[in-house]
Amino acid sequence: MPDSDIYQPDNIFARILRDELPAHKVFEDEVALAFLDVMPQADGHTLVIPKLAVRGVLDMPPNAWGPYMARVQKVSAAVKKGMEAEGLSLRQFEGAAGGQTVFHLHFHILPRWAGVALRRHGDAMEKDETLKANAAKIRAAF
Ligand code: DGP
Repeated sequence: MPDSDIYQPDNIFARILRDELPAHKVFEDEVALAFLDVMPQADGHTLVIPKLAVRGVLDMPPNAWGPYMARVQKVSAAVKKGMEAEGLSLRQFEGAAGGQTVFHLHFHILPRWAGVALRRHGDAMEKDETLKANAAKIRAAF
């Protein structure tokens, strides 16, 4: 396996998991952590990461999917309710060529409203006060 395929413990999400960097967290248990994306493609754009140190879908142990996806589902329900969304898009980008920029497995949960287009992936930083307000709405919806 080339070095570039090895999990890097200093990636941004690993540092958020260790509380070395701040994040607007909406959910945490022994399996997963969910927090708002700082460059949201939609209001309330949330990321769910496993606590396991894995780069992407292909590195996740098969028996870890059930517990992790149960958290993705639970957080999705709270995002939809808290943001009063009409629907959701769930996305995952695998490898640099697949659009991945942070190499710790994560699913994007994107609230959707009919006729509202998504903003570009990883394009513009959101205001901290907006992230804070949306995180509060989602936390209140569990
Ligand atoms: P991906 O391309 O799937 O690896 O998406 C990474 C996402 O992470 C992207 O939408 C922007 C977001 N992001 C990048 N840096 C940070 C950060 O420091 N904090 C948070 N909360 N999100 C970040």
